[in-house]
Amino acid sequence: MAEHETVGELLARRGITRRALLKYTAYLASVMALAPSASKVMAQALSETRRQSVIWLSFQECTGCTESLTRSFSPTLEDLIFDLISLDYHETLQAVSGAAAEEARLAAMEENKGKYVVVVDGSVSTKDGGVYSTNAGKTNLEVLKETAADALAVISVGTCAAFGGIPHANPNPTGAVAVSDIIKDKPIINIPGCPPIAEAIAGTVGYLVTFGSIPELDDKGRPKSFFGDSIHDRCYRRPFYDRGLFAKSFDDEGARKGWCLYEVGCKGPVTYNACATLKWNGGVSFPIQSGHGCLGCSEPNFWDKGSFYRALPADTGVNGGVVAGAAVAGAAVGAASAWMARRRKERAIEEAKS
Ligand code: FSX
Repeated sequence: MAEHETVGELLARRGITRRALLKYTAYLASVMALAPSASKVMAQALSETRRQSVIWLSFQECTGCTESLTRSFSPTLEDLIFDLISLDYHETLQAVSGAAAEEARLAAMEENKGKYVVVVDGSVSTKDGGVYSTNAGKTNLEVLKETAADALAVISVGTCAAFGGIPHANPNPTGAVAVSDIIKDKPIINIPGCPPIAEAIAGTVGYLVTFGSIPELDDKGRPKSFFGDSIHDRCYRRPFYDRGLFAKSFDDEGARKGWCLYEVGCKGPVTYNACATLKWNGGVSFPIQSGHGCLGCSEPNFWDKGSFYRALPADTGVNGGVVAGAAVAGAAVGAASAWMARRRKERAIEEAKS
């Protein structure tokens, strides 16, 4: 249920020190590529902010996205994210079930009308009215439309919600689509990846709660701070690419020497994500470091683009030239900009009154 205390009050009640909050905001500032000085401003803003009501909907997915977030490396950081928000509905994490769970969702919507954030993981079935994925007697399609109607913004977590993902792959038996194919009148932030990096989810939610605004997005609705560079741009094997040194198979001398995996199918040059910098499991490694090429899981239609083990076409613009486009983000980016402008205006009015 929604709570109305500030984040600062909640942290104090739990015995979490200002030092811990500053550590968190320093981390947030660093992963979002903000100036180090933003850390103190963020800590102050967070202390005074009321917890953001979040309704988390899970549709056609494998639960990898929730697993990624809840198994993030640092329990302290993970706990803090859950302290910043009032998670009013989440089918996997909530204790209640059945009618009580539905009542919790509806009550949160009513109490926080126009102010709550909807997080969606999973794609939306649309074929035959969406009957292939239902919950509590309603299709995912109905629940999404109903819940998003009075939301402040929507965050699509995972490639399924952002672009349709694996459920959308050919022959797409359920008519799976992305959230942005259904919701056209709300700001939408896409955090793709199958699954997405925990820090990208936590960082984006943290930014939204801290600043009350949407981070800068790319043309696919993804936060630029996490999706602004290709894997290739930041890959530690890049010097081998530049010198023309490629593994030709996974067991040749080049592979053993850690040369570039471009010729064995790596999709890093056309994939935008932070895997090469944030890495996984608390920065331990990422697929390319473990010897396997990038599958391109944070891009639209990654499953249907051909073999993961065939080299990209020779005419691929390696510095970001060719990225197959899915027309998902135009409306979302436009709505996000309008929302941010409205928030700025509201704040100016509030400041003028105080
Ligand atoms: Fe999809 Fe997420 Fe891949 Fe799985 O919720 S992005 S199949 S990791 O679980 O939606």
